[in-house]
Formats: sequence, C-alpha cells, structure tokens
Amino acid sequence: MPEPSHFRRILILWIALSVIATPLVVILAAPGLPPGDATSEAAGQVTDNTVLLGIATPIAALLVVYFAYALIVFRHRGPEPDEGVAIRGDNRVQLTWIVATAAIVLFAAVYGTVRIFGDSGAGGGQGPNPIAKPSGDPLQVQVIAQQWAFTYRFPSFGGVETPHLELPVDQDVEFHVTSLDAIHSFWAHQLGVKADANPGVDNVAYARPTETGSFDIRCAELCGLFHGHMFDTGQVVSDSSFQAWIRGQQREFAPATRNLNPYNRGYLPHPERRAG
Ligand SMILES: [Cu+2]
Repeated sequence: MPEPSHFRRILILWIALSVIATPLVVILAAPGLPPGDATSEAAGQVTDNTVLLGIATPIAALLVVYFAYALIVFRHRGPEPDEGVAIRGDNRVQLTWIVATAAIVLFAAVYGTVRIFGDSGAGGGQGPNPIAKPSGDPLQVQVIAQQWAFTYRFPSFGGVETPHLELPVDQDVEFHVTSLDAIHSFWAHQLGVKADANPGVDNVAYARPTETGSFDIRCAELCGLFHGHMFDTGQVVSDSSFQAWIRGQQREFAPATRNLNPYNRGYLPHPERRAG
C-alpha cells in the first residue's frame, strides 16, 4: 500500500478543526472574558483578549491535530525498524515557519501598539504624563493608598477625602494614583484599571463607566501585614446620585477636610508615621 499523504491529511484535519473551533471560542467563550464591559477600558481589553484568543485557537488546533495524528498513525507496530534516513533541513518547512511566525509576531506587535494608545491602554497606570487619554474634561479622582486602605480625594469638590469610591456613569474619570507609605497597586478589576501606587508619584489611569453597578477594589501589590485587608466595593451610579453622594461626603468630612494637607499630586511618606 502506498504511503498516504500525511501532510494533506493533517492539513485537512487542522482546517476543519480550526473552522469549527475558532468561531465557537470567539462567539461563546470570548464575551465572558475578564474584565467585562463595565467601562470602555474594560471592554477594550475584552476585545483584545478576543483577538488574541482568535489567533491562538488555530495554533492550538494544529498542535492538537498533529499530536493526535502522530500518536495514532506514527505509532510503531511490529518488529524494531531500521534507523531512518537522516533529514537535514527542508526549505519549504523552514520558509513556512519563518513567514508564519514573523507574520503573527509582527501583527501582535502592531496591533498591541495601536490599541495601547486607545481605550485598552488608558486603564493602565501611565505615569504622570499619560499618552492614552480621553478627550473632554474628565472627573479627577485621586486614589491615595496607605497601609492598609485606599482613600479618594476629589479636587473639584473642595478636596474632600472619602473612605469609599462612587463614580458617575458615562463620565470619563481620571485617576491619580499615589501612596503615603509603601508601594501598593490600585486594582479596580471591572473598571479595567490597574495602577501602581508609589509614594511621591502621580500615576494616571482613565476609565469611562458605561453602566451602573458595583466593582471590586483590591490592592494588587504585597504591601505589608494587612495587604489582604485592602479591598472594598465601589459603585457606579447615575450622575444625580453621584452629585448627592459627593455633597453628602463634603458635609460629613468638612471638619477633616479643613485639617488635611493641601491637595497635591503626590505626598511623601511621613517619617513619624512610618516609625509607627
Ligand atoms: Cu496595599
């Protein structure tokens, strides 16, 4: 019996599996990918994860098909065979490999660079001079990390500092993330925001909530004994609810606000405070 064309068989199996699996993965699995679509930044990250998953599916399918095919068809049966012919290089295989991998890597590099300047990149801490930023006039919220809680300061509302976070829906938010002591990280998962909090540093990140609801806030940098205690639930609310909330906070914390340090983009650690 003549040797069948293994290459053609694998190619057909691979194409068939890719054609079936890729739409299933992209349509069924991708919409559930983190971090969801509560903000334009989060939704941008889901889009990027979907694209990467769409590219990765045929690659994974090729590995699975080849592995299964080799296990079944290339399995040795019968007596010990003679040693095979030494194969040294194959121009077609080498060329295909170089072209295919170069195309995938270059696409990922260009795609990633373009996307990081848009919504997808705006949720990451960009330092004091952000590149990806929304147009218009965002609401400024300073996130102040400290052992072991986040507090929030609103410079456009008299510099009031609040222990919890509420945000208005359909409004760009400009987070200014900083720290009073150790290195922390402000991670608001469903907002698609994660930014390091360093003392004396103003780390800017953006998010535009597109739906009301709650979101998780966590410290994502081991920052001491009660690091695990640095979690809270924030709320995205309607603009009128937000206005009512922030006015209430201004009234409630008026005595504290008078005694706060003046609003600053970064605060240096208090030596006395660190000494305990
Ligand atoms: Cu922390």
